[in-house]
Amino acid sequence: MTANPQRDQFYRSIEPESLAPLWLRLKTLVPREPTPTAVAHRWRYADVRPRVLESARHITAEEAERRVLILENPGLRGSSQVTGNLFAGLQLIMPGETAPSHRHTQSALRFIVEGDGAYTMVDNQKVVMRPGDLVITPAWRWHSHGNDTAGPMVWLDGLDIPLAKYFGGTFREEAHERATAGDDPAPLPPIHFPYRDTRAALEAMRTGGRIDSHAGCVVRYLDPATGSWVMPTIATMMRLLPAGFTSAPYRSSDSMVFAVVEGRGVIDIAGAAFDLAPHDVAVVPGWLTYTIRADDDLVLFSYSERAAQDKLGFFREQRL
Ligand code: 1HN
Repeated sequence: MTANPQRDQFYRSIEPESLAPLWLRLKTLVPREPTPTAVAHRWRYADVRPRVLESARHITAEEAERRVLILENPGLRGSSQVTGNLFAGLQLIMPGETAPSHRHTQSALRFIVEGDGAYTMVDNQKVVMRPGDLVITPAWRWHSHGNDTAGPMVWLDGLDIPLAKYFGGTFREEAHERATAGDDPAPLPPIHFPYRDTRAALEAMRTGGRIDSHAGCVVRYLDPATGSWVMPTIATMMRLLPAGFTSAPYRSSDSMVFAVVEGRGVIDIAGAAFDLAPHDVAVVPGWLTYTIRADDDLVLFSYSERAAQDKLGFFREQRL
């Protein structure tokens, strides 16, 4: 270890007393900058889709409760995490299936990938889902899913599961455990953001020349009642990068999960290039510099823990 046997003896002697010297750990505990263990990664939808569909041959949505293939970051194996703070998965619901009602303290988003017209129930509100739509399940609201259509439906689930765990706020309840049937839920914030509206807002930005050099045209999903992000922990955005545009290098403290809606391009994350095609999911760990090149008009949905970082005073960004 060190060239100081008395010190080493001191360290060994205090360890059984559940004591440890901070000075050996300070620089790792409080690094100069974020040191994510998650890595940059891209899941090609062309590869993942057959696996998602295959899962329906092995289990029903009913039995699984939620038939989801977790997008697990290769740097965080076994953690069920896509980044240091968030969960991602692809959920499949086949024609005629239902996923039973439950609720949990974690906030959830669904970003619709394929299929048309399956629904999710949030408390008493039914939301019919179409590709590119964003649907929110706020914390502790009952929710179930169903598919009355003729085709499979797939969406990206984003949840703040790791954050709920760090904060000691992890609770779940299932419909059959429900105490009283008739409790009157509080009004819901906006929970459905149809793609048609989001796409039109992006197009208006492009037409108006409001194109940010580091991001392209960007809209944020906000709750009009508060003017803040629609979920307390997770920030959601949609961006359009016009064909031929390359974003200037940028980094931020939040870890980004991108889902391609339309178009093709390339994301370069700290020197590693990943091509992007519709429905691919790419992850940028916090504080890694990235650029995005659009080969066609490229539309990207994203979510990150920025909403929590903003509130806690942790958020930083750098336009390079
Ligand atoms: C969940 O409840 C859903 O309600 C999706 O669709 C994904 C991942 C982990 C834990 C709960 C859903 C989930 C989940």
